[in-house]
Amino acid sequence: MKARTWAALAALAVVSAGGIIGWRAMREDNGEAAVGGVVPAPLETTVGEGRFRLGPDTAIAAGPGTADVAGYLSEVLGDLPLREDGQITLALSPDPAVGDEGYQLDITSGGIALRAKTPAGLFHGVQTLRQLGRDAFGVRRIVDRPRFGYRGVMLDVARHFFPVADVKRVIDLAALLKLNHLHLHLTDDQGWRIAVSTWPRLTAYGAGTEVGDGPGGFYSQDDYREIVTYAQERFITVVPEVDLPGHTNAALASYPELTCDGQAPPRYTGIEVGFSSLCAGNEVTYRFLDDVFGELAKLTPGPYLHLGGDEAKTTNPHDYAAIVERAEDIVRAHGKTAIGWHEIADADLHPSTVVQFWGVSPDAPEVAAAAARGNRIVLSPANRVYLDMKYDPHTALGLSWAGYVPVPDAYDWDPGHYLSGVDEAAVLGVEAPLWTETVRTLDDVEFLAMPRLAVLAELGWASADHHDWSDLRGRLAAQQPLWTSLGINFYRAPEVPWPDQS
Ligand code: TNX
Repeated sequence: MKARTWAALAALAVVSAGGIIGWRAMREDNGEAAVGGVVPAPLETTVGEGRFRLGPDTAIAAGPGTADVAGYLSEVLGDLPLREDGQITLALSPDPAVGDEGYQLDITSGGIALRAKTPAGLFHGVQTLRQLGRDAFGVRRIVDRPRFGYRGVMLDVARHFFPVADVKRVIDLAALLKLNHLHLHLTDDQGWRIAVSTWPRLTAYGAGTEVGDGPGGFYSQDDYREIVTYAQERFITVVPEVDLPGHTNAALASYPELTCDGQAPPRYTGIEVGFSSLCAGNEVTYRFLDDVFGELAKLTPGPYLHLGGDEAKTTNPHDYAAIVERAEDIVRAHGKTAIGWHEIADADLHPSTVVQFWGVSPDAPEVAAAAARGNRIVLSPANRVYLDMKYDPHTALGLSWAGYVPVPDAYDWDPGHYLSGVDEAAVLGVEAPLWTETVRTLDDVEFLAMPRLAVLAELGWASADHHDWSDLRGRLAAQQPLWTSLGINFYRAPEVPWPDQS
């Protein structure tokens, strides 16, 4: 295998006689098409001449430790056989240049060699390969790694419930774009979506509603495990959220002892926010949170539990800080790292806690102060990455409180230099939330998410040097055949030159 690898590299050196050229140089030399239509943009691409074509005897050779990714690659390339002398080789090698999630991909006319330090890196390389072609792949070398370690998408399964199959589909979209976190907003005023064995009425009663008159629904713990496993197989970490102290009407309706006056409110199916609150002065509140986060911690292999913290408009500031601080302690006591929406920066946080910014202005002094105290920041500026904002006034779905977000605007910011007083080193990454007040079906989800989720992935993965809308629009357009073959209901953003509309 080693000999063949070196032969492949020699062939590549001949075709790119100018030596290893950088991505920019390559664009100048070869024009846009040479980029290969990969989103997010790889760090370095060197193109050569010729192609590798899949044929009747093409097979995959899986090196030690690569069997799972090889199986996945076989599936996405149309059931290629696995064979020791296969022309497509997968190998784990401790190459520090590509880090924990990067990979190196060498395509020559004789074969494809994909190597990475980790299976996650190989998996990301497979996503690049999927985007480069179906049965023919242009000769090139790609060396790639992400800019940020946290690249996420959030699905609100509380305002409208989405069954496990839909969540798996969102995981597949995320995987295609090299995202590595799926945040599930599991609880809100309109419904409680995760079974908690010690508080059964949360789902027996509190899950039976959603926005409008739909039936709601919830995940059993087995359903949740199935989602986690499916995500893990795609190197995606599930981040479960239990929103508190506001956004808790479904819990309060299910258990009157969680309210301050002992009166259970009716269940709620509207779309107002900020009217419900857990009761800071009740000890039972903390037993409840300990039980809920304890069960979630056991079900969740990833490091994070999200405790919400947004829009607690009826909780006074003292009570708010008290509940957030105790919830943070509870999460930590269960061995997890807390994340919360940026209002939690008003509380006295442990430096390990992650603060998720969802504002619309780069001036957020309380978030900058948290970053200065050591808290890492996940950026979800609503007027850039909220997938539930309408594209323009004609978009039938979505909201517009943060403005319209056409695709170029979603791209028009730099996560490393966005919040005043927050250095890139404090930025853990980016996440695009999809709130579902107006979103009922998987088609709705895909329409709002695509192509803006791809733009978010570009911001989270690609180097800041690659920031160039005129280039990204071409690479988004190049996704069309693949997205169409996958049946994705993407929005034909007018700013993107989709091939089927030119
Ligand atoms: C704000 S963003 C909310 C959600 C809504 C969303 C609608 C945030 C942390 N809270 O409760 O669903 O706006 O866009």
